Amino acid sequence: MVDKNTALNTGMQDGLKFDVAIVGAGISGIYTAYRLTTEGANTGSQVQVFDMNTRIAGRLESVRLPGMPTVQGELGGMRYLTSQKIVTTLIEQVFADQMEAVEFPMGDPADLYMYLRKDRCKQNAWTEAQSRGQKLLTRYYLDDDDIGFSADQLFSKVIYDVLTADPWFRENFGQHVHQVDAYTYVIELTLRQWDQVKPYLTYHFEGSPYDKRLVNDIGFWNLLKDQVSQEGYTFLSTAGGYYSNTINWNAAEAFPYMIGDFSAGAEYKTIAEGFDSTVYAMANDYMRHEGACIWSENKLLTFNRQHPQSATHRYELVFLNLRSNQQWRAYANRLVLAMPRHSLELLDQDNFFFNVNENTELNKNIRSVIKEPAFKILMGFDTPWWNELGITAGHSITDLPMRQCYYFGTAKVTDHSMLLGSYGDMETETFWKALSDDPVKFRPRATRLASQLEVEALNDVAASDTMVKEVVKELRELHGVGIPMPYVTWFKDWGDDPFGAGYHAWKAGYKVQDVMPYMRKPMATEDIHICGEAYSDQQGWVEGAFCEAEKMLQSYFGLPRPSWLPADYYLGW
Ligand code: LYS
Repeated sequence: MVDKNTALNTGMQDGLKFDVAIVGAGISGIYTAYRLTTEGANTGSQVQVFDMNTRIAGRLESVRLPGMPTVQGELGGMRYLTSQKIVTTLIEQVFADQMEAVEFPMGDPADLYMYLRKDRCKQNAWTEAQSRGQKLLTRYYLDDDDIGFSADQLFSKVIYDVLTADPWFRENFGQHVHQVDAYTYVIELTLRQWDQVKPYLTYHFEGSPYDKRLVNDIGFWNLLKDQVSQEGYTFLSTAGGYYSNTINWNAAEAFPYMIGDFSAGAEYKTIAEGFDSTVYAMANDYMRHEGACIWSENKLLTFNRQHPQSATHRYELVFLNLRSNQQWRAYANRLVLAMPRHSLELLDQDNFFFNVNENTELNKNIRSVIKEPAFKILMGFDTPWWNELGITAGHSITDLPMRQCYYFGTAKVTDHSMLLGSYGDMETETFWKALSDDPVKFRPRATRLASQLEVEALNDVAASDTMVKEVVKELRELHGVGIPMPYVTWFKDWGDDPFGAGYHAWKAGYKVQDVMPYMRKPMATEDIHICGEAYSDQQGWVEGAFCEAEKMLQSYFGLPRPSWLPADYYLGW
């Protein structure tokens, strides 16, 4: 089992000098520190990590609720795809002795609910109707030729139609797409092939406002509305579970995102001891090196080029030590900003690097991604009430502001159980924000397995009382049955500072194949690098963060490709 008590240094050392400063101790920052020391030739003292938080792992945060010590809860990232080879290999090979990869069960669509426009059905209702030769009617006024399609099927149909309408695509990649039957479209392009398609794919629909435009320059909402009407768009947006997936982001990027990488037979997995184990394992490995240090609760304010130590060190970093509220300075030659868009925007925007008048292009490219707010509410229940509905795992989906709930698990020795009561993004975040800001917290209660002391220890992170009542009300409506109150809750809004978003999405019109490498080294003359999930091509996945850090390490830190990574695995632009 991985040791999550990684030593953090909350102190400061004014005048500290070293080579590489990594700011941000999430996936990409800790991976960079791990690779530079364990596989590169750097000593720990030459590579220093900084983070303003009290803990590491960024947007991965695995927690346990009192009363169910064996059930893992995830407030942030919760799963990976086995087609994602860096994360998979690290977990299942490199650190296999420290963590156990387990299935992330998605349950049976025949048991799980879809509750849209006050209409409740099972998630297999569409395919069930199709097998009887019928079309499932919903409360959406769909175009005639879209009626009867499930959201997944309709997404594939739209993508198939747009791909095959482009003569260039048909000629070069036509053999990779097939219509199997009236509802089934198969699109089998690898991520490498998608990268050959995305910049050139053209929209060919005469009479459309978007005719002959690059799909890369069209918003996904714009495109979906054009294909399936605004009503069809609303169906796709709500039934898909994530509003973020159908916002008006880059349609070319959205295509492979919605299809998934079919070539590798992808399946969801997670880690028994919590998804954040990946970060702790790498951090502990880095910490074995002489002089290694993770400076937590230290907030980077700015960095300068002109300073007293410039003869030996290029950059002066100014930190605010949050415990003492004192500023201190450190000196480094290379700087890795392993942070998402909002965190970058919280740094001093007037220094030589961010200054918009000097560096217009960087400023523009930082804004090339949309910040997608997202939140999660974990709830502990005395019993898994969903078992009585025949549900064991997976998620139900609704257009109510709670959007999705995941049935996370039941403790082995007890019958307490955990529900990811609400997992919402985009506009739903503002619905909950007004409630989460309410100072009256939900009052947890002791159970036969969790003491009052234990449940009250979570008071700081508990959801507000009205919020819990609202979630339970929506859970009742979604499931159509009475549901007991939870005994404990844990709320996390990733839209809060410093993250500013749960995940990110490329804007339409940006040349993603240029911006991605640009961010890894925005200025030819400066050894400053930006990496992480935000500017990756697998946004909302840890693999995106890994791939950007890995390409940065190979291009600018002279590291060879890791020996443990399959030689043919494609890292993207
Ligand atoms: N990877 C995330 C999940 O599995 C979804 C991110 C959606 C981003 N638009 O829940």
